[in-house]
Amino acid sequence: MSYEFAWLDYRNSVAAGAGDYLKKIACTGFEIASEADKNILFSAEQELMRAAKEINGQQSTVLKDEVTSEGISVVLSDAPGLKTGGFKIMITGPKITIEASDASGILYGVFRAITLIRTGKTSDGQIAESPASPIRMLDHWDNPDGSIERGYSGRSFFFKNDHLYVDDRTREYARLVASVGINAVAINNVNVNDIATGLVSGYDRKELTEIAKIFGDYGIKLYISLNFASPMSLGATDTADPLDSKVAQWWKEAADGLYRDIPELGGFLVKADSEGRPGPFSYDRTHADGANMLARALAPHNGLLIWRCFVYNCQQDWRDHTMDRARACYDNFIGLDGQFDDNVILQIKNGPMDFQVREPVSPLFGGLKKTNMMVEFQIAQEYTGQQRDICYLIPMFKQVLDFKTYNGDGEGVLCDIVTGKGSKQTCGMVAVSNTGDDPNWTGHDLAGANLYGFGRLAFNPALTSEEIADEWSRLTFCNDDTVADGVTKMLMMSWPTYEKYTSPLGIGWMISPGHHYGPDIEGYEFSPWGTYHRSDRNGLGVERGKTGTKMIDQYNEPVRSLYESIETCPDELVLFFHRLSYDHVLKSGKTVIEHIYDSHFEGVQDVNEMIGIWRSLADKVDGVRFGRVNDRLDGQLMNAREWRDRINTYYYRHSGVPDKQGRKIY
Ligand code: GCV
Repeated sequence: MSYEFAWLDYRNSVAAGAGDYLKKIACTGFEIASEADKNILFSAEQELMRAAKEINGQQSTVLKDEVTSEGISVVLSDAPGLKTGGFKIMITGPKITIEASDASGILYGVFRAITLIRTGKTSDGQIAESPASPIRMLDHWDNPDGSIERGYSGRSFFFKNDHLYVDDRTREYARLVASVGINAVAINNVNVNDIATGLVSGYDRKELTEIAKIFGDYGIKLYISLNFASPMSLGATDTADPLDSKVAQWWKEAADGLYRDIPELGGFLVKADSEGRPGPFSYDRTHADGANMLARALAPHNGLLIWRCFVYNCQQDWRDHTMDRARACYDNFIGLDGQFDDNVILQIKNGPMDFQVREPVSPLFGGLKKTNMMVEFQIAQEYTGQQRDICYLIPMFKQVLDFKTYNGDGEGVLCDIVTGKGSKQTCGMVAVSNTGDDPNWTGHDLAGANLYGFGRLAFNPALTSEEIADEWSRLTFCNDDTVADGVTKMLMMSWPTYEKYTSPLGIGWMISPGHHYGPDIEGYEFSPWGTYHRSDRNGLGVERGKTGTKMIDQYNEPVRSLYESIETCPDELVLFFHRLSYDHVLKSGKTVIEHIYDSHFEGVQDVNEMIGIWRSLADKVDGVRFGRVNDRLDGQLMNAREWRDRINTYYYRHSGVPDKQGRKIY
């Protein structure tokens, strides 16, 4: 399928006079680089040439080791004070100098400089930036048959017909995500099927090597998701017990073989003992036993083993009120703190449940003290509108990063843990990717802001959500204030809007089983998945405080007390932590039932407001993209109405409380 260039379409957005900078391009110091780095430097040069050609309509040549008084000068040298990937940009009149001490810093500096030029931010001055998160990763849940688990933008561009697939789009993808600083990508689903299991032992090795090479040209390390039981599934052993020497030896040989062909491989990503996947529990071993065995196979090659903490019992009995899925991640891992090897990183979902529109932060971040950690976000909008409804997730991610863990390490916010400001430097941020082979990469055009924003945020968490939205809009649509303001307004209201018309006050779920789009209030209520709201005529919610499952005790003080008391627990999370009656008065002054009615009516109004904003931009956005977004907004309005009417009716029927304002409830 054909593809567009998203925010890298240099023909779209060009500030007045931008092309002048690109008339002269000079590169200095590139010859000292290693072979691998030379490829990254080459990508940086190519990018400048491409910008020059698309913006000026004519080719530029790259001058080597020349000092120029105007244009762009790229210098690879020992720039002090920059971390790996860091860069400095100095702008003086007609000259822009980009300086870095490593190849990826040059590449990121070049992309940044092109953005500044395109958005007209070229007044004299200096910027110095180094990436905050050492690992800035995208996880693709792509399957060998080309389907994508929780994919909402077409099919995989990594796999087709049970094989890896490499074409121009592979390079365009690498370019796109490298432009926002992504430096690690896992290409296959964490639910690894039989075919993908073979990737570790030679299946499609040629294509795998090619993908790694293309990624390498853009400073990206390739990761493979693996099946914990691979040696068994491939018929080499009769066990996958991590303490069995035959198993460990099999993994060592598999890793040696992979690194022989792909020396730049990043490592492995593993989902074990989760939702039916095999894992160490089958052998009475711990997750540290499982992770360390694999990590030791990778260690001689400096590979990393990324181990997911999404481990819970999905065969729960809904009748049993003592079990609480929200406890599981912490309970399964807290006892293992300090037992993981140095090249193991635990990948922890941002919340204790599963990427809901509103969840508290996972208490595991505040619990672990001696373990490497990454935070896992999901920009594939599984529970947040599936790229049919707009939901700009960057404000949510920022709230998570700003959460005070009180774990006694670093300055205390979650962001410190994942940016190496605490005692552990092997860390990072990862997002489940929202891409597919749709021409615009993300299905909904505005979902591109989440892909762009995640990368920008992982590189520089100090950016505001508005800054990211404004920049993305200018690069993607056009460098126009009215469009940027309108799109930013829509994006900024989209998460609160989605929250208003879906499940209330942090309780989550209520989605259609299986595909997870649209409302089904009791869809998971009597299922084994552990996601209950227990609504009845008296109220709703799962009590997770001292009189309930005690999940709140997993937080450090003072967060624990804050959540334990209904008086201090923030309204937006109060039904996550507590069971309340419909007439309970929230801090907002409204009762629970009034909040449910009001927020659902408001949610639909907000969608209408977004539609109005978008339609006001009709003559400023190109017709194709205008029409695509317009169609999706019509669908979003229908979805919002459906949620509003089902939720309001359900709670009216349960509570018997009429709406004070007499609005239509069915
Ligand atoms: C890849 C949720 C999703 C699953 C996903 C899982 C995970 O349960 O619905 O599709 O599986 O999370 O994160 O492993």
